[in-house]
Amino acid sequence: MSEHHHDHDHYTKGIMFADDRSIDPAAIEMLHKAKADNVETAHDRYAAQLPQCGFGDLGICCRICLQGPCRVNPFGEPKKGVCGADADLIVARNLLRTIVGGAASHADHSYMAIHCLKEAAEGKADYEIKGSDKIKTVAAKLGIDYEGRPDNDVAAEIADVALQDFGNATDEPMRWITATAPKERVDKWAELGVLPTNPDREIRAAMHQTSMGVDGSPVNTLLASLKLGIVDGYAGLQLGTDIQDILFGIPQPVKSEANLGVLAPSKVNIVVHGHMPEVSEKIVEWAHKLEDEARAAGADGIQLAGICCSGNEVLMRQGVPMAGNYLSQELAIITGAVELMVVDVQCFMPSITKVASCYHTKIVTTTPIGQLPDAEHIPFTPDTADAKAADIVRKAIANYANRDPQKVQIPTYRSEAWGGFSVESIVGALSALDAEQPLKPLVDNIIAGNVFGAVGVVGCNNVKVRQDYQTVEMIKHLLANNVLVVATGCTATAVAKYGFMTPEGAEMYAGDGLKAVLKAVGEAAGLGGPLPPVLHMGSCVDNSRIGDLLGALAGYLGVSIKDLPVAASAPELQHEKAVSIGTWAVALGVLTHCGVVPPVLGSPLVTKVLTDDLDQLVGGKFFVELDPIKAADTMIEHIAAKRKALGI
Ligand code: NFS
Ligand code: SF4
Repeated sequence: MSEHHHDHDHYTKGIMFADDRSIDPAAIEMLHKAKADNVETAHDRYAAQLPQCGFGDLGICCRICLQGPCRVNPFGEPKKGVCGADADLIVARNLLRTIVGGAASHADHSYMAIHCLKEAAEGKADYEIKGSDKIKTVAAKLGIDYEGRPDNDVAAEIADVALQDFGNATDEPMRWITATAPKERVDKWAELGVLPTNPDREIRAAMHQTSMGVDGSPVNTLLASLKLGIVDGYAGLQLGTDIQDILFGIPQPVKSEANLGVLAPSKVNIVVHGHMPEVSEKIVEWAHKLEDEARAAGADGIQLAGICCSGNEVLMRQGVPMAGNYLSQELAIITGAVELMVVDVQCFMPSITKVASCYHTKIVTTTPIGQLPDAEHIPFTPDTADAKAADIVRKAIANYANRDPQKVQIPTYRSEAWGGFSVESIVGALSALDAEQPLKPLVDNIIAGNVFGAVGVVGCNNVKVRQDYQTVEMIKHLLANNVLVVATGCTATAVAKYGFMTPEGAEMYAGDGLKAVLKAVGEAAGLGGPLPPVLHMGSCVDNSRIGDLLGALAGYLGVSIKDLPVAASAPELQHEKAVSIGTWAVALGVLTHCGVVPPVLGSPLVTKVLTDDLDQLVGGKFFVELDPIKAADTMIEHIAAKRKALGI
């Protein structure tokens, strides 16, 4: 890890110190530059929000109807809103609406990908279908005949099945769920009455259920939360990943880099930010095609870099380096070296145009629902993607001349980082050890205790906690205890910045048992060194890859996912999506850690259901722990208990 700065500059309003906001030296350097350049960041705006509202923090304010806002006093009166809703109901309704927000974001993301696939399959889009292998596996799981048929025909039929899920007017469950989830889980969800039918209908019903004067039962509302978490898992994550792999190919191990130092001093820097590979893949393609134009404009070429999940998508498939995670989005612009940042949907702060106005950076928005008042809007459609992407890249090139060298300061920090660990590529690496039963070497090592267990660490940065700190400390402790870690989203970028995603990371961080396994697999698979101790499995929709891996392991062992020696964690969660993904993980039967307290503590009932009762229902539950070492220890104890129950 690179060393930190030690000049504790007074930062904002006497309470914020730049050095306390992040453990990332590049971020700290840019927070100091922000101050010098008089640029406001999320950290300043957070300081201006303090103290944040205690009612909101506990989840006990309601403004669902116009008789409100109502709030419940945890220490006295009133105990009910105007309509009679108490803290339990208010908290449960707010939680369900949060999860609906997450599920809707992911389902809409998938829906856009399905449309793109459909048009591509019909030859009406600027995309050629690259994931021939994935077409076969997805067709097989959906029961679609693919032998001897052209890829495009099968892909069109897959897109139709996906669209039928969104148009399902029957009470039959979503086909994508029954085709993907282990039967034991599907049966369990059916028994609990939480098996989703049509994602759009479930989202509508949940909004209805939480409106004024409908569901007065907090427990029933919580069950709907579980259902909407499952909607996210399959209509969002699984569908999104399956379709994106068909369109853009299944990721394979690839070497890349992470942190702001990937920005190039004398190239045209283009940052892709948001979530949709339909946009970022096209920008990458056209950046390669237009390199000569960048040289003609006096630059040494074009440097691409990613922020958030758009970045993760093109890192996984194209090896494009990451500039940073969520809290580094403003900081990338503050380098003064970004010609253009292109965004699509989700996780881009409305502030980026304001930050950009202090430099020469151009911000481009690309979707009808994701616009910014001072950005240039260049709407992407599947049939105009080439023209739009070329236009955007040319705008970046033209903007290179406007860069003010006086304002440029690119931190030098960057780390090598390997990505591309799809389930297919992990199984591929393992089959170098056992071609017949690729999961056998992994399972044998779990049984032998060399790999004690596995934890999926996922999710965001959150301005309430020091950037990357909880994530890195927790993961270090897990690895030292021989727990294999897989990561996605902004967590993946967090650890990528500190060398956890390199072969050397195995030497540095893994316990002896884990290290030996990583070496054996890495060498057998011809990676020229150990597997990284933290496997980058992709963007947040790629959390479905973790679900697939858990399903495969459970299937191999003949047990339920809830019996596996595994856990999940979102140490720095921020977005509604993180809450809905976590709920899906719990529905799968996984113990799930939150490193930031969700707004539920105002209801003892809701808190108890989430952190206790759910375990009896589905075999998974949430726990909240702000101390990274204690969080890791809780997961290690949980893994030990699961091992014991399995008799290993
Ligand atoms: Ni996930 Fe990706 Fe990052 Fe959080 Fe936002 S980018 S979908 S929500 S902040 S991990
Ligand atoms: Fe108040 Fe009930 Fe209306 Fe909520 S739904 S704002 S608690 S009256």
